[in-house]
Amino acid sequence: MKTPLLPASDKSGLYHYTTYFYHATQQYLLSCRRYYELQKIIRTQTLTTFFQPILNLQEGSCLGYEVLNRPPISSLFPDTESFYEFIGYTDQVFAFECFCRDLSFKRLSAALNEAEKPKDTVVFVNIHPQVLSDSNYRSGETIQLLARYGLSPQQVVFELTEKQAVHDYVAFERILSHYRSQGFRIAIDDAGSGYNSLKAIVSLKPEFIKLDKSLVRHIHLYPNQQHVVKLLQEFAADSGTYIIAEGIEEMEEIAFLREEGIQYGQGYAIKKPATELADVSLLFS
Ligand SMILES: [Ca+2]
Repeated sequence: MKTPLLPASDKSGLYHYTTYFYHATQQYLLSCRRYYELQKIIRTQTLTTFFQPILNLQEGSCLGYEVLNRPPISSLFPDTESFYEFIGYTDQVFAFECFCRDLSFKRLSAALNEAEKPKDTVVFVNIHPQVLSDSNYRSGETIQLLARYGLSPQQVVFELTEKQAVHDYVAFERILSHYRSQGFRIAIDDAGSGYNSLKAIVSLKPEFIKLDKSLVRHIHLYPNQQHVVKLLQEFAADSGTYIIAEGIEEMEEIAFLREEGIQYGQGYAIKKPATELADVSLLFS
């Protein structure tokens, strides 16, 4: 009788190891292809820049626009979320954020000219706290960049999301004071979607609080969401901050938010993001 090369149990171990090795290799190759694609997108500037208007819900006028940069959809990045999630795992966060900032101002300047809008139109730019903390960024580099495009710090609001954690709020508040002294303003994005956003609101004293869409969706139907929004609205009124409700998709939501005295809103029910600076106004009866 022949002796088997490996006991049965070892054969199974070898099979599992081979399967694991195969999948790990596939994952690694996918990451390499995505990384290469990311660098290609930066090099060729193939992000598309969209502008979504923010409406004054009380007066029906346009406050300004949020700038949104979206990648080309491909099998490597089937949606915008997977693209930004991947960047978070790479060493390219800082390089990409700087690239996005430059691209946003360049495209905004072109869009303002195209739409014949006032040069001082307010613009909301998503930015990573790490970028604001960087010494090059602080030493006037952003102001020089803005000046190149005929823009000014007074029209720029930096949106900080709680997903990009700030660890030392005291130190970061000092950094923000520096930007404020130059004329920039701050918004806390996705407010109410987690503990950190509340901490950021209290510690960083933003000029704008952007209510997360999970609080806004169907707000006219859900008392729990209404309570949270009322609390934030009271806090905003006491601290001289304005609230922007994000992700508004229904006219009933607009009606409720107006009734509550929420100043600003953004979402598909008002206007979808577009590559041009669309006019927006709502007539309230
Ligand atoms: Ca945002």
